[in-house]
Amino acid sequence: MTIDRLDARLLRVPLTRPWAADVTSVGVIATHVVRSDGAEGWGFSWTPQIGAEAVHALLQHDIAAAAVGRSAVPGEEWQALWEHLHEAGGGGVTTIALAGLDLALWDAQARAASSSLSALLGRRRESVRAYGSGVNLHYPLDELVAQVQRWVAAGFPAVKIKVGRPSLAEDLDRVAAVREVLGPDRELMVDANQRWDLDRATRSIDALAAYDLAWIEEPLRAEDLAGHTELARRLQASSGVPIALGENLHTRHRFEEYLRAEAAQIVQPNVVRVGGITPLLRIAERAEQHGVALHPHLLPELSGQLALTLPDGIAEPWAEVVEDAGFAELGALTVPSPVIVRDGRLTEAPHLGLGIRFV
Ligand code: SMN
Ligand code: MG
Repeated sequence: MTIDRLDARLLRVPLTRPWAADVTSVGVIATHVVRSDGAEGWGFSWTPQIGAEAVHALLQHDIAAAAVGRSAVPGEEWQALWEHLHEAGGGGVTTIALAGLDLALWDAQARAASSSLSALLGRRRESVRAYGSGVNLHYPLDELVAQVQRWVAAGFPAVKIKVGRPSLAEDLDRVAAVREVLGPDRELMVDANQRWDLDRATRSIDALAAYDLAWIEEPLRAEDLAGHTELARRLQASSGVPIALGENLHTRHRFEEYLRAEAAQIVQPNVVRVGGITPLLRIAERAEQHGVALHPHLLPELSGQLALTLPDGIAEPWAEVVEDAGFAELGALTVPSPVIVRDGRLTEAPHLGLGIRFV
């Protein structure tokens, strides 16, 4: 059974709540495969701001040309195709593009078996906890507080906000105001989106830790393994706030480096950026072996389904639900969302395959 055809089309999905002045839409590259046995699968790739056209071109040209005629069994040709693309980069647009094929092949496999993706992979839990998240560094304090109040009213047991304002005093004011809304029992995560250097991160986290942080996400540039290793050492000797990262690591090799160095206590692979479901499952195996938590980054319509299948030995995953950013909420799907988020938990709605079809 081989791949007969691969098609990709590019769409821009407008955001109802912009992520920054210049991030008002996200790029989706919808993919479609046809197998030699006639089965079809639909997947996608995704990149909010940078590279959607490049990803589309890689899929239409290099990946389609190399994939047609190869095995359509999900995962079987992943490594060979990654090696084929490698001269354009071991990770980044190449892995983001490869996800478009990988997801479509998993969709076809599950559909051909009249199964959902999670049933095909082996569902380990019926629901996972979900947290409210927002790309809100640019929100004035009153809007940030109102957003957190909406998450509390919706029943989320945890929320994540952005930090990394120009001054630490501003970050402290914002985190204090959010903790006030949350009370002592809900969890609070903060995300610096790689904005700090080592000393700024150390000072900021030591001060912000007074508000009881469940994790600090991406304190430094994702490339800076040595910096994270040192920061983790410092935090473990002071506040104990765990470091979470991974949305900007693109290969299992990079995750391996962070795991071995104990530079992150929580890993957050993005299923698209690492190249699809195939590599995400391998990263999850390694996280389990290292005793590190794995909370898949974003894309809850797919990440949430995968979270239901993650190994038992791993801490209960969190699904990340960014306000007004779900593909179904944005009107980008022709089908209802394959997942349901209610009272701070994510479950699946009945569907075949990935259950994701773009307009
Ligand atoms: C994030 C990254 C990319 C798009 C939206 C949000 C953010 C998060 O870093 O972790 O939610
Ligand atoms: Mg983040």
